[in-house]
Amino acid sequence: MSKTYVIIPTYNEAENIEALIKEILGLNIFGLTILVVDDNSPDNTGKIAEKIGEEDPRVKTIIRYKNRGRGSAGIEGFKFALREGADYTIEMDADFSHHPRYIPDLLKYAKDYDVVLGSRFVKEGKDADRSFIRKITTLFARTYIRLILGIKVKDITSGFRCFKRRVLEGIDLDNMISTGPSIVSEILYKAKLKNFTIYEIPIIFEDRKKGQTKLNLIILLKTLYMVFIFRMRA
Ligand SMILES: Nc1nc2c(ncn2[C@@H]2O[C@H](COP(=O)(O)OP(=O)(O)OP(=O)(O)O)[C@@H](O)[C@H]2O)c(=O)[nH]1
Ligand SMILES: [Mg+2]
Repeated sequence: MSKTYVIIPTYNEAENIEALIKEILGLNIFGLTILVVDDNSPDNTGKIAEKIGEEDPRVKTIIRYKNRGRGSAGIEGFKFALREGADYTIEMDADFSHHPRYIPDLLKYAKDYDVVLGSRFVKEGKDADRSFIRKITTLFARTYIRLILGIKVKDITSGFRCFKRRVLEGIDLDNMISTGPSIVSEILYKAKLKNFTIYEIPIIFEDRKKGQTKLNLIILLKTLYMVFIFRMRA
């Protein structure tokens, strides 16, 4: 039986986390564990996940008290999954922009490819109901990142991915430069340098319905800067 870990980094997702966990468990995927990595959210997201885990051993939670960040939270989750023997590790956002209905497809293609990502920009994928300004930001960020890194992946900033174990073992998780959202592109870049195969499956990305975004102009600019830095250091 293969083991699958679904890593969900969270910060203030109390309005989403329970419904999301239920939906993922409802897929009834054999050997699946959910790991919530929460940065001690003031709205008690971590506590909610812990409580669900008390009733259901398929749900695990790490609450981190220092070093807040989307990037480092994901890395901590990956390392946990590797220690627990995960064959496949999926990472996704908590706000339903990455809908659980795509998880079976990610796993299906992960048999043939090392990295499979949920993509808005392949045929039948879509960036649905997002504001014009948000779409322009994504277009700019994605063009810039693809240019700097020289990678042809269409949805280079997608945080909805499935990794084969050997990818996470092969990209030196202890030496990531990004602590924030640029981690998504840094991991992909490292995977590409190691010649791991990457495949994009279409997803319809819907804007978050509940909770607040953590993205702001400063985080965005820092993300673009970090991409430049890790490209230079590679
Ligand atoms: N552990 C942890 N998770 C975070 C942190 N910042 C964001 N996240 C989580 O990372 C995921 C993506 O964050 P979002 O705020 O949705 O960012 P986004 O998808 O770029 O922006 P919107 O969807 O427009 O809100 C969500 O599950 C967040 O809860 C953080 O500092 N620590
Ligand atoms: Mg989001």
